[in-house]
Amino acid sequence: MFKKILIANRGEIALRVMRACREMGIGTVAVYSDADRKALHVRYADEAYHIGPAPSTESYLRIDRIMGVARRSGAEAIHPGYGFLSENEEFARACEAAGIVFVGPPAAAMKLMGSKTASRQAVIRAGLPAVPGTERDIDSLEEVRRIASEIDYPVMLKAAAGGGGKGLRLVRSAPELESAYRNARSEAQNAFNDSSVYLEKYIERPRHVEIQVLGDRHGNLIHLGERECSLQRRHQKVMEECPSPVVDEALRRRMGETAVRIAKLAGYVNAGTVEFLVDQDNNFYFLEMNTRLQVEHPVTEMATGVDLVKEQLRIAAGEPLRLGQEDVRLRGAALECRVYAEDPANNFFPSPGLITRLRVPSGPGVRDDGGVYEGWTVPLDYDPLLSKLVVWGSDRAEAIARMRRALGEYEVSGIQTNILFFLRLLEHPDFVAGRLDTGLVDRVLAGGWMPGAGRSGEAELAAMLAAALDLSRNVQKAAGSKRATPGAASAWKGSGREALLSRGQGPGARGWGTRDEI
Ligand code: MV4
Repeated sequence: MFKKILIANRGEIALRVMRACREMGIGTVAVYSDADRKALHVRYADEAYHIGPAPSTESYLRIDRIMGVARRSGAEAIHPGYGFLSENEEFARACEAAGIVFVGPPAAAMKLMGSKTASRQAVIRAGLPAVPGTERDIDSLEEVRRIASEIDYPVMLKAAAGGGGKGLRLVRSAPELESAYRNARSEAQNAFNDSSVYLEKYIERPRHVEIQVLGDRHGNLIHLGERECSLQRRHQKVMEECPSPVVDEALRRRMGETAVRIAKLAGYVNAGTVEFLVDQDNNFYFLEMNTRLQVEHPVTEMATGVDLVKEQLRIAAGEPLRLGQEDVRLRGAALECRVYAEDPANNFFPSPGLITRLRVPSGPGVRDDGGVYEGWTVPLDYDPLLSKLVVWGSDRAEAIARMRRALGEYEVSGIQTNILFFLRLLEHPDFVAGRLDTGLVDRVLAGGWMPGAGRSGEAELAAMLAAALDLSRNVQKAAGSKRATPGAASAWKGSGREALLSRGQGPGARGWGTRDEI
């Protein structure tokens, strides 16, 4: 096993990898930009090296600077985390050339899966289910007209070099096609410096379900079940869960086997994720493969008991997988909320600034993968993720109740967060019933979820926590459990109450009722 690893990332994922290293007795090397001089991952690492100014292009994306630190520090391997250089083929090759182990797949697998058309082509030719559509990009308007009429509307135009929803155009009828085609191409050119677009049949109200795979360097490749990722806002996942309420054991086995065959096609090694769309008839279609550890990996860890980062490190060190497919089973239910420094009342714009008070949730079945601390100033230079709040319950109802309870304990002052939004989502009847699809978040947002006019955010929060509490009771009853839902709407009655009272707002203004009355 390695003696020292460089973590080429920042924030919560850098800390997550460092925690696995520390448990394995592996030394950790952090890199940081000007903006991260006092960041938590720098404070946690055994060694830390400055790599440049705040802009990522001058620091976390600078392959030369990261390789320079790897050389200077004597790191034997580099873990890229997610984002930044984690799916950058040039970076993987630079590690190879420098004799440093890249904790991830071979560059060739990264290259194949980095092209949406090449990966689709490989999957289609292997006779595996991909969304009906073209295998390669479309060069002319005539061609796109012809193919669109063949696969029939609605269709979706997509950037071949794309990802994250850029260059997507839903086309419901022929008259819209020309402008959609031109716009998709120009958006793809601007976003990816590659105007290639391809065409797919549009899957109505799809669910977004992904399969975690793990492959070693000895040909062993297994899957670790699915993650439900349909709750997205502007193509950003907001809340994920494992298992998916829409997947039964038979579908799980079929999707898992398909994902393993796709990974084998790519000669995949290490942790990867195969994304599928699932239609209303539970048919599933390959969408794309992510050749990195995902943000939402903790829900798989909580439901399987597998530490995916440790498995990544063991695979990178050449060890054979200790787990066989028969050893993998999902137990209970896990939920993750991505807690962001953003202001839902201001269109979820980032809300950077000094965190004047921070108290994160804990207690039974709660894990907070955080990258910030009280006194830290959230910079504007990077994704403003504060932490991933993850819970595990014996079943989905308990996981929902536990997430509500944990969110009620989460206290952040000095910046805005999206915590209120999660509380609303967790009480939506479609969510509670597991009636999920990629449009649900937009429906919740359109449904005027924000604090009502004339009531302060705190009052709304207290009212919502109370409502959530009531719903928890109902959910518990529905689940047949005799347990009364413990706790009160505001978990930190002391500080919560003082805070509310001091501002003369919220229920506190009229005096807090007893637990039952809130
Ligand atoms: C689709 C789709 C329906 N039909 N493709 C592509 C990028 C990824 N983030 C989501 N993508 C989708 N591809 C076909 N053929 C639905 C999605 C999709 C989605 C599309 C538009 C708006 C929000 C969405 C959320 C999840 C999935």
